[in-house]
Amino acid sequence: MNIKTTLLAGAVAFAPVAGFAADLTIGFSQIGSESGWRAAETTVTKQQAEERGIDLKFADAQQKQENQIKAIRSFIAQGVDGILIAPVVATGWDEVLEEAKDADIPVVLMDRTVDAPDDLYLTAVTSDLVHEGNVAGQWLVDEVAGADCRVVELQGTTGSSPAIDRKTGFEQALEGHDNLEIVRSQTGDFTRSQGKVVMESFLKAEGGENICALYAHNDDMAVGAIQAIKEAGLKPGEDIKIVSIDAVPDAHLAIANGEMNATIELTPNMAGPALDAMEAYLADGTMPPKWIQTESKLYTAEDDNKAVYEMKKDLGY
Ligand code: GZL
Repeated sequence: MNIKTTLLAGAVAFAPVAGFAADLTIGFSQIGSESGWRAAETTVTKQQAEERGIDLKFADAQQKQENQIKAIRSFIAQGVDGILIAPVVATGWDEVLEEAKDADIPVVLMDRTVDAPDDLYLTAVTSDLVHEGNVAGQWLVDEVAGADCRVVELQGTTGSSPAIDRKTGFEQALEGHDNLEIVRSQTGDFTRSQGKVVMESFLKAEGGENICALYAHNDDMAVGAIQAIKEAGLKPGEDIKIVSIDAVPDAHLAIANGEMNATIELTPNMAGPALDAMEAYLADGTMPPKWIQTESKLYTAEDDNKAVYEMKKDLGY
């Protein structure tokens, strides 16, 4: 039992204890390790907790929502002070979030959002996922400069907020540019292996010479697709333009090598803002905004990708 629970054991209702400084116990329900970016987020979250003297209870759901819900219920039973959740999909969270609220345990969402009333969580720390799709689409519009371009799309995990919003944003950017057409769109589940398999099916169905560009919802699927494009005897980044999201080290390497064209950076440090908000709330009831937005930055061949790769390669991706 952590010291906070002991302190509050006699309290009638949850009341933040002003100036409360004792160590906290925080549960973290992580989706899994489907991508390099996810691995980096886990690394950074553990580092952030350690630096703050937080006892982090980590649960890897291996991409399954039922495992996340089980972990969250276990955190509630343990009487943790707060819960971090990276929700694998957007729906199906109301009941377990209500249970956390009934237990007076604040919840902070990380890197993805949920379709649930926002009084069920303290805040969500995410990028603007629609904007990421906008930037990717606008880059391609500018890149092809009016030429006809048949586009294939590797979507993220079906039903996840990044897959939904990144698709929306990309399509918004292509509106009014009839020279660009999305001819194939399918989930690669944010993984390299599935990205390769689905890209192989696109190449077989369309013929590589008929595909002008790939939009991947994350770099891991793009890197898998690069392998498939090479095995089809085509030059990724030249015969097929590639724009993606995350800006993991391997994406910077691929751009430096001319095998990829653009990626939009997603910070793996969602835990910093998340734990700041959680600690402030637990200390004195400070209410954060319902959305804490992280920045997005476009990288192209014009950037020094080798230098960025060197800076990122040891960050836990
Ligand atoms: C987006 C995040 C996505 C990453 C992928 O915020 O949820 O999940 O873009 C990861 O790499 O799988």
